[in-house]
Amino acid sequence: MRWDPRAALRRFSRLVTPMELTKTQIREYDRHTVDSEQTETATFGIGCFWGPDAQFGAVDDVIRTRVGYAGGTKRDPTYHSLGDHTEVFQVEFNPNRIAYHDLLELVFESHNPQHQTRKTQYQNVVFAATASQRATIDEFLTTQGFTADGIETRIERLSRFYPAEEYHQKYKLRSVSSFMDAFDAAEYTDIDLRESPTAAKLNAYAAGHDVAVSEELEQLRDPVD
Ligand code: MHO
Repeated sequence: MRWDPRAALRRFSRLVTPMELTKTQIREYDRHTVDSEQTETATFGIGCFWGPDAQFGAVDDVIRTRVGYAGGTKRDPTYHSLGDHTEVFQVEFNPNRIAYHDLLELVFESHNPQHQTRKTQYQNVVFAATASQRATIDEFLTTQGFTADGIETRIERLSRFYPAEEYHQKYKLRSVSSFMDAFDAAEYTDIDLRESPTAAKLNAYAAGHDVAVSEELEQLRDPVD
């Protein structure tokens, strides 16, 4: 992504006055969010997955995010043995509040569909998990004056998503030790952190994105912890 001076300034001011976070806030925020039976999942690749994990986590009504590998044939890929897979991110969103189409728009604003990276690891790819997602993709491309075959971005059916190693999940959040201390105090495992709606928002926050979460978290603060 391009250098954004306002985001850099926000990052700096957060270093000086970090948001305080307690285990109660984490647990309560996560307990009150939409559960996974009510969400829809979208999968995209637009380069190194750390950045979009944070960028899309900031979007209102995106509930959970995770990063992983998809698009190839190698079984059980790992970061250091990726085979023909690509770094991808998943967003679980509330379909009553935001449409798959809105996420597609953001994905196409965030990469150049006329250009493809040679390295499979970082290629731009849009995965359709369902026939309905595929129909939305085709319709979206048409309105943009594109066709699936006429752009460099790969448009594929999602066959399997392999979650990446835990140290890649919520990568930006992991560098903020005060946040990580709070997740430890809440007794979150690595998988809990990966699947945590609070973590998705704070990962975005840690990367300098605007997130409408601080006020909500403030209301969940328990004065005794
Ligand atoms: N150039 C980045 C890529 C990481 S991303 C998870 C780095 O190694 O720092 O592919």
